[in-house]
Amino acid sequence: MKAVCVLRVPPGSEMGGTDVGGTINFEQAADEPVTVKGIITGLTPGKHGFHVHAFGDNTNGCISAGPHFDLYKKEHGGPDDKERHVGDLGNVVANDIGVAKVEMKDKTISLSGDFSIIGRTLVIHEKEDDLGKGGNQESKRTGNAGPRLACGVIGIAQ
Ligand SMILES: [Cu+2]
Ligand SMILES: [Zn+2]
Repeated sequence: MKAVCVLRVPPGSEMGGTDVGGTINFEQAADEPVTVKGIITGLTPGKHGFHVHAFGDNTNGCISAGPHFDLYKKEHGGPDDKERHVGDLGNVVANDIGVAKVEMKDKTISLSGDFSIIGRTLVIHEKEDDLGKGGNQESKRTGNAGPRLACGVIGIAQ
C-alpha cells in the first residue's frame, strides 16, 4: 500500500512569507514497517519536528490538524520510544541550504487499521522536537517543536 502527502504553507498562515514545501511518500508491505521518504525544502538548517497530527482538517491552516495522532493517551516521545504518540516521527534534518532528505522506517504508524495515518495531517515544525526529554510539561505533549511551518493531508497513492 502507498500513500503520499504534499506539504505546503496554508493560505493565511501565521507562517506566511516562509516558503516551506515538499512531498513525502509512504509505503508499506503487509505487517512491515512503513517507509517514509521524500524531500522538504525552504527550511532553516538543522532539526525540525515531524509528526502525524490527529485530523485531516486544514480549514484553519495547520492548526486545525489538532494534536499529535495518539490512540492510547500516551505521552510525547521519540520514534524509538515505547512511550510515544502514534504520530511521533521525531525530527528531520535540513542541510545548510535548507533541504531535508527524509528517509525513515517506522514500526508504529501504519497505512491500514487502527494505526492508519491515511486522512490525517503530516506537519513540519519550526523547531527541533526534544522527543519528550525537554524536562517540562510541554515536552511531554509536543516536544517543544514550536509553530507549524507547513502541513498536508496524507492520502492514498496509486
Ligand atoms: Cu507536530
Ligand atoms: Zn507527540
